[in-house]
Amino acid sequence: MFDLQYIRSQFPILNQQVNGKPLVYLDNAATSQKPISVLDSWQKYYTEINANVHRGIHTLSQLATEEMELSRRKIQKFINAKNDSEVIFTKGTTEGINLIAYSLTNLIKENDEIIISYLEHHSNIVPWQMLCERTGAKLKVIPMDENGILQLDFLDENLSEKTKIVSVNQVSNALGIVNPIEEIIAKTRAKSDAFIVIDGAQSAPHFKIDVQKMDCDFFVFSGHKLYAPMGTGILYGKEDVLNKIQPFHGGGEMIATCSFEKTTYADLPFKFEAGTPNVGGNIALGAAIDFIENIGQEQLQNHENALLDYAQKRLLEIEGLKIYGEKAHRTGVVSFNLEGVGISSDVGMILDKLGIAVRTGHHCTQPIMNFFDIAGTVRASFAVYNTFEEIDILAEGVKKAQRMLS
Ligand code: C6P
Repeated sequence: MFDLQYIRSQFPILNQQVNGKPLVYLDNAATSQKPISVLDSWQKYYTEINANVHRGIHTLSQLATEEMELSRRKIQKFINAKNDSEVIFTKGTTEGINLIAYSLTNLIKENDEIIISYLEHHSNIVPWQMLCERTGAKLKVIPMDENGILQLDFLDENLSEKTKIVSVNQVSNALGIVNPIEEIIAKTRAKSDAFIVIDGAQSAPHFKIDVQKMDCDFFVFSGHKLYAPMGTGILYGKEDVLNKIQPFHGGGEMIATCSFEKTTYADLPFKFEAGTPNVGGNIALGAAIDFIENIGQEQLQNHENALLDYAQKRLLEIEGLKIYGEKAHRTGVVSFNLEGVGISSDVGMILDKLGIAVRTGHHCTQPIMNFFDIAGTVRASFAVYNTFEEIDILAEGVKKAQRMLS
């Protein structure tokens, strides 16, 4: 049974007043709060087994290694990777995409093409621009319409043997739009040998991921948006692809042999994990996966979808409120502006006074804001612990902001 009160009781941070009002935390796309089980797991590591991994013969080092490798296997299962060696710990989505872009450098040459979409976060734009600068490759962008729906005809016209990378997000952080990645992947596979990269920062926290079924080459996400500590993240890569590409960072742990003349690299996944990892965080990421699986992904998704539907209904009752991407298939996010209120942060500041945490501004997606000719939006984003009452409080808060600002 889905027990929302019990779930909320697992998040002590929610039980507080902000500016004299009960906290209504609706900034989950930026980062989610952490349940007691995750906090306990992190604390247990530092109070009982803190040691460096894969290095020591001593007991604590072995325990720390076992716990971190157990977490890797949980993540393997969570995303249905074929092997745990395909699961690489990173510090987040940004690092994951930069790792891929750097590691692919010597497979890309002048006039090759890299395709991304209009709906990308800066993290899935800038690393590819940098790769283009290094290699002379060209960046192409799948356009979108005024509902935020990607225009896939573009792929029919632009995919070719020149296309070397296609990198898109599964869910847009700015608008919550769920992109048709199955169709994008099928079209790409039919017309090119491009590497397919999926930015799962906003999808992994909300629905079941199956990287084998998806048939992507890479899938990246951040732990901190998925109830785990900051500074954690995952890069999944197909084994044969990971074996083909260069490591991003050089250093300890990633070598098989090292001499001044020549270094050979360790096997997967360690080839991509130079230096001391965030052991406590990586172990706690495993606890976050347990937390999600104990609730059940279907229950979690049903609740979040119901919240989104209710939020859309309540907000659209407000005259002069526009939701971006309203007509698209969305999850977890509602992004809006009030007519006559040019600065989204003014709304955000009033909501904050009412204890309501939302994000305002461009959400690290300036091209989307430019498309709509706006400086930013107010974005409310949901997690499994949010309630319908919180959405009522949001709607009343937005009405108050409208009265004050117009
Ligand atoms: N979006 C948001 O408020 P990092 O910062 O590395 O954990 O994730 C980057 C990133 C990449 N792709 C998408 C789709 C994202 O949403 C994010 C992070 C946050 O929307 C912080 S800007």
